Amino acid sequence: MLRLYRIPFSTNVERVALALAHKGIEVEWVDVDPADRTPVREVSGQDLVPVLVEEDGSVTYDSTRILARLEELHPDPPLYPRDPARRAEVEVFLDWFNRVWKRPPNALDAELGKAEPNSALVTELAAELAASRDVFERLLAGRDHLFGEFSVGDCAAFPFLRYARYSDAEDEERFHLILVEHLRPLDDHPRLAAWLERMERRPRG
Ligand SMILES: N[C@@H](CCC(=O)N[C@@H](CS)C(=O)NCC(=O)O)C(=O)O
Repeated sequence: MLRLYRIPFSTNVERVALALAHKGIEVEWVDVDPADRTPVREVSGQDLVPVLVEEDGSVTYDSTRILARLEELHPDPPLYPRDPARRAEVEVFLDWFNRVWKRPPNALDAELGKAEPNSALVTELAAELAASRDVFERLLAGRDHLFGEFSVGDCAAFPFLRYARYSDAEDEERFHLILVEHLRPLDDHPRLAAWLERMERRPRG
């Protein structure tokens, strides 16, 4: 059986959990204490979750790489479009999401962790994060998921965008509180709100 290492409230773990449920893959979850990453470091040589360990001992870390590996191991039902051009479009989105969309909230997290945050920079990053809602609203015009059919694009984006509508009382992680503060409200983004509700109802592995 596949083994997956996780910590509570992890966005990147939820990406994989959504994909597992879609594919009907059962895994053995290994719950790690967020304050002690020793088991994660021992198995993968780095501290971050999720980490996937296969039956033969091969190890994959980084949620985007794990999603691609799950597709290789269990192609049906697909998580990536079968058409190569449409698959490339979704892969461009994954790269944009990971490297462009995530930058403002990560930079805000770093700035707000400083003793004296630069307030002009905070305002600029917050505005960029809030404006990103418009992209998703347009991606959802006339369709139920970001690229038409449910795909890896939805798995990758939802765990972050969900804070526009959902949050957990015990989750005090600053990164998540930043998303709550700057992605709400959704009054002007009804398609994004409906997609979040649709995605929240999906099962997790
Ligand atoms: N690029 C990695 C990032 C993984 C990552 O940042 N994981 C977070 C949980 S969502 C983590 O382990 N953070 C360390 C911590 O919270 O101490 C991925 O996509 O999996």
